[in-house]
Amino acid sequence: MRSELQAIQADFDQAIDQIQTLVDLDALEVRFLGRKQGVVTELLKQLKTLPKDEVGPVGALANEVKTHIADGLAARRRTLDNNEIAIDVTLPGLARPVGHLHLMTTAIRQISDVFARIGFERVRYPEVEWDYYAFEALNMPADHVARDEWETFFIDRQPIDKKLGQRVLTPHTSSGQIRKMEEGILPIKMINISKCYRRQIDVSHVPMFHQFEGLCIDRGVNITHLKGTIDYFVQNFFGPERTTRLRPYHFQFTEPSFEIDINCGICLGKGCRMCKEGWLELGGAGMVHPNVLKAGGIDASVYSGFAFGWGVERTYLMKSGVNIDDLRALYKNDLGFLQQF
Ligand code: FA5
Repeated sequence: MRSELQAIQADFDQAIDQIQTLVDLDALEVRFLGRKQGVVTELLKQLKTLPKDEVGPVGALANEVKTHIADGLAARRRTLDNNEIAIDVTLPGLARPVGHLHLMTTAIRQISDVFARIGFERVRYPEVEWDYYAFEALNMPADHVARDEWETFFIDRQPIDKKLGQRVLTPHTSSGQIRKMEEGILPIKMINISKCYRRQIDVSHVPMFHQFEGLCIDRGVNITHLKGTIDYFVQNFFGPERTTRLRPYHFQFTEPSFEIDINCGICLGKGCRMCKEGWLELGGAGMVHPNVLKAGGIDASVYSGFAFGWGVERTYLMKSGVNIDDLRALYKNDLGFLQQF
């Protein structure tokens, strides 16, 4: 036991020289003198197993070692205390890395804010959606060719419900139109902003993107209300000098249907090198088809409405002037890219 005590002391002398912080010093104290499993404490417990005449001298040696260790710890603590107090508290602190909102979160907030000012209520509906809400109730029967344009992700191979069909990842926010109508509260003024999914990936398409969909249904709603709402949005979102034009188009769930163009921010519609013709495409819109109103339980002879649905990514990139030539960059989680904004 004598030699063990000497080894412990040698061990301690070596360890104490390496200690540079108070935290490490505390750990060393626990290791040697800790009341539960400190090496000295453990050894002292064995004293009683020694022959009687050995207990006295070995006990004395053990106490010496213990005192030596305690003194060593105390001396080191004094040096470290002094060093730590010597820290200059007037030096500037270390800056913590601070994150910021993703570009698309900012875009969604700005879009909701503009529409909130003219009474559009922000809503969200399921992203795992029934075929019925995504297509069928939007006037696109099962084999309709128009469905092909949506390049859908299917959850079920076959329909699993007679009315609702199979589940899909919603390919557009228009699925929220019928869900909103089914709530049975009129008039409707909603802005549905949500993730959408399509089997597409290239420089201008990502498989997960966002759309914002406006729907307004009341008595006497006509195309001038659509135009007024859209102009209010573009003037507040892009700038007071911006305006829109409606270009005839086709969607199965609106009649008539339009593509909405916005005048170019550089030439304001005259035509320039950037835009060629003076106008840039924003997205689709139209007057809600009577069949859609009917599917939503609304009397089309009394009520009418307009709807529009645009991509958040493309709309925001047009505003910010951020020159991103590949939409996929938004979702690569590349901090070097995201931190620029
Ligand atoms: C629609 O999805 C219609 N539901 C829009 C609509 C709503 C029309 C209400 C009439 C009334 P479209 O498939 O064109 O339409 O998509 C609308 C916008 O979503 C596009 O202009 C584009 O900005 C965006 N978008 C579509 N697919 C992708 C994609 N894969 N990646 C990024 N943005 C996309």
